[in-house]
Amino acid sequence: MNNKKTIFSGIQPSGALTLGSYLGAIKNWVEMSKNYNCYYCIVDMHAITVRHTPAELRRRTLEQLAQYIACGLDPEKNTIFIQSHVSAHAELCWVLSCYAMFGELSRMTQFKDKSAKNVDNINAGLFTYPVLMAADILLYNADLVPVGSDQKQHVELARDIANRFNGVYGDVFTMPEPYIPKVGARIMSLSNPEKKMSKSDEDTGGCVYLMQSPEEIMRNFKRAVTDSETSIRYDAENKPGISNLIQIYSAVSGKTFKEIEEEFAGRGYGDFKAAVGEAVVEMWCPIREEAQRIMKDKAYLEAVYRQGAQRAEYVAGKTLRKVYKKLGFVAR
Ligand code: AQP
Repeated sequence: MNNKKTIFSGIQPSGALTLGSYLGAIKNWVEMSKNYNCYYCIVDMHAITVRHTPAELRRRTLEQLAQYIACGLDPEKNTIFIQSHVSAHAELCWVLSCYAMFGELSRMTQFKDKSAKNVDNINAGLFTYPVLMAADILLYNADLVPVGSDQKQHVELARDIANRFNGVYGDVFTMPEPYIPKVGARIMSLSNPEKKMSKSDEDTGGCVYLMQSPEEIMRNFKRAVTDSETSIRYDAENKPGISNLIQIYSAVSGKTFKEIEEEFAGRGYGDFKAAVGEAVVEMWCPIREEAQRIMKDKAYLEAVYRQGAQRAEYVAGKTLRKVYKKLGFVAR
């Protein structure tokens, strides 16, 4: 074992990966994989809290795996796996649900948002989603959890649950910290910059997807909602559309907001939208081609997820056995 700190993070295959998934999560995962022990998961069990099509879930799970690898996550150096392949996630989730409070789960913003969107299917899984996420994180003794700002509340809840459990049984769980990128933590929809860019959004014009063609990406950027002014400056409150584009351009190019404002001083919104679109296309072109190539190699993908599950299971199993022992369950 090395002295590196551990990271856990996951994305649910509830839709095609977007610029939000990439800038809020995957781009940082790639950076962090150089210095940490990383567990990167495809959290398929989280994806069934809303009604889904089984064949699509299966296809998306494998596509997401290919995309993780194409984005630069090396399956030899990182543990990349599918959540439902490691049964400890569901088992620890049950234990932790006995240490999670109804009141705190009711306060989760994502639960409120998702139940408002799915009024005819407010199931218990939607409510206990953050408990499963706590199990995901705590099974691997993660020190850091790289997430977009929308998931910060869930990581904080995982800490509260871990703290409560440790308070009764001693130091069982490592206390995880959220790691939120400075730029790209909350990418907004291009068609409604008041709303987060989400892969399950029905308004696909507001999203930019990793696997879209350059033409489609450019079209969505060109249609991005802005404002009636003409100046390109960052002001999230009064100019959410332009500020979102500045944030995207900054995350992609590494330039500061000030540098971007200077670069585009006196130029029109049309020019700026095209420049942001081109930067995204350029960043993603090689990734898209590589993902398409990997997707065709089913045997390779199978070998990757099998190896990932085996490695993950080893660590998760150890944590689960410790938890069961502390709880007083008779060992098998
Ligand atoms: N728009 C975003 N900006 C920044 N980060 C984002 N993330 C998602 N959208 C944005 C980050 O990506 C990771 C994976 O998220 P997830 O798929 O597990 O859940 P989510 O946050 O619910 O993502 P979506 O796209 O909104 O999915 P649906 O539509 O299914 O609910 C997380 O780290 C998240 O912060």
